Amino acid sequence: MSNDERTFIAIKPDGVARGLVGEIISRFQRKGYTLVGLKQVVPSKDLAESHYEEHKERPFFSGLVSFITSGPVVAMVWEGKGSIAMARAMIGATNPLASAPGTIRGDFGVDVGRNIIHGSDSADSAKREIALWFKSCELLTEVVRSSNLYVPSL
Ligand code: IDP
Repeated sequence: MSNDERTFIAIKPDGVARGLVGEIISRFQRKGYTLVGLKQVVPSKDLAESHYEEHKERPFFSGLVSFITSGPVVAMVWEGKGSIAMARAMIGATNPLASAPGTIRGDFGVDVGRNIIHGSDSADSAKREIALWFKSCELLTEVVRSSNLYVPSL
């Protein structure tokens, strides 16, 4: 399993509006993952539609796109061993009411349409979503680790 596996995580407008950004970043940091990309953006309709293109035939698609473009989203790339599957486990099930307490959705949400956070569901999705949301110059290219501590390279 590679130490440099990367996943795309986005705190949706509800999570930002509810002041959960610090709590969520803290959970990933405490787990031992490294933040290699971070920005706050109000996504364009094009970006939102591309991000959720696999759902374009679903009845909730237009509501989902309107919601995700309604305010600031905190877009992040997290790096570390097993980060894609572990982030999904830390996030919980799509429906917060089905998410175990201890997960982000299980601790902070009740509505499927306001489920706080997105995380890539596979290596292919992570690659696609990172490229969609970030330019390569916005990501740290080399992460130097020392016992899980991030030390900027000189
Ligand atoms: P995920 O975010 O847990 O990967 P997906 O099935 O990929 O879940 O759905 C993408 C997003 O679409 C969900 O996070 C949620 O915001 C929204 N969504 C999914 N199912 C429904 C629904 O039945 N009603 C409203 N929104 C939904």
